[in-house]
Parts: sequence; structure tokens; C-alpha cells
Amino acid sequence: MEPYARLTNANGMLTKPDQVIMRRISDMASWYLDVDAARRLEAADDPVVYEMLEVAPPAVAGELAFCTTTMHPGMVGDEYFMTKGHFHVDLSCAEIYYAYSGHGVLLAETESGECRLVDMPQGAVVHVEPGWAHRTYNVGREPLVFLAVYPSVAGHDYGRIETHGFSHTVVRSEQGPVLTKNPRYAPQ
Ligand code: M6P
Ligand code: ZN
Repeated sequence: MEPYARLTNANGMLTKPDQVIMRRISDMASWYLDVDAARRLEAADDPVVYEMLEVAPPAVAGELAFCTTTMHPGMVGDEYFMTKGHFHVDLSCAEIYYAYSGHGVLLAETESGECRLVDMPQGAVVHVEPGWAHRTYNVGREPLVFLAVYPSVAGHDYGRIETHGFSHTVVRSEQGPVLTKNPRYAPQ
């Protein structure tokens, strides 16, 4: 029996997605620390930050969805290119990430603002616990490709991140990627 889909070696993308979503700087310029720097990038060539290829079975209990995300390398000011990040609509749902290529970090945070940074070098497997919002940064020079597997009933809640933000974000330093406080964070 053939596998349902493959990660192609060239770019790590799934071969048979149900849905493809592309996010450019313009889709989330105001989510970065340095909004002016993001608007300048938007006005220049509005680069693609990441693409998601999702295989999404019906949203019924017990089913699993999976998705590859390909994040391009880049910076907005000192902040690395990042995903929007989300809570699951169903907070009881966990998620597993597998880092296929490149180098990322995962920022995870609870509703009360407890925050963790998890390194995601090539080959890393990361467990996102139920109730934790999650966002990924490409901290390397190559594309970051990772596979995510999650219950198909999980749902993506972006609204709370857009309104409240994460308490911290990830910026470049002489020591490498570090957490810094988000001055616009509004506790829930
Ligand atoms: C991972 C998974 C997906 C998610 C994607 C991009 O692949 O968590 O469910 O859609 O990352 O993240 P976001 O939806 O927060 O932009
Ligand atoms: Zn998720």
C-alpha cells in the first residue's frame, strides 16, 4: 500500500495536501515588535514568511490532521520570521512537531503567561501540551520545514493571540536566539 503522502526531499512539502495557505509579511505586519520594519518589508516586496500544506480529515473525534510548514529565513528588525501562533479552540488538544530540516525554536505559552522556549534543530520531536499556545520561529539561515500532527477537531484560535499577544518573543543576540518581553502583551 502506498503512503498517503510524502515529504518531498527537495523542499519537505507534503505531496497531496487538501489545503495550502501562504502567509506574507502583510498578513501579520502588526504582530511583529518593530511594526515599521515590517511595513517597510511589506512595501518592498512583501515576502512570503511561511507556507502550510495541510491534510485535514473530517473534524471528528479520534481523527488526526497533519501539516507541513515551510518557513523562510528572515528577520523583521531583530526578530526572526515567525508564525502567527495559536491556541487550539479545543484546549484539551495536544500536538506533535517533527523538525524535518533547518533550525527553529518553538515558543509555548499558557493563558496565564507562563512561557517556554524549546529548541527545534533538525530531527527534534516536540510535544505541545494541551492548553499551551504555540508559535514557531526560523532561527537558521536555511528554510525550516516541520511536520505537525494534531487532532482534526483541535481548531486554530488566532484571535486571542492577535488581541493579547505572547508575553515574550524571540530576537537575535550575540549568544543566539533569546527571549525578550513583548511590550504590547495584554494579560488575559
Ligand atoms: C504547524 C501547525 C499548524 C499551523 C502551522 C502554522 O504546522 O501548528 O496547525 O497552522 O504550524 O502556524 P499558525 O497556524 O499559527 O500560523
Ligand atoms: Zn496547533
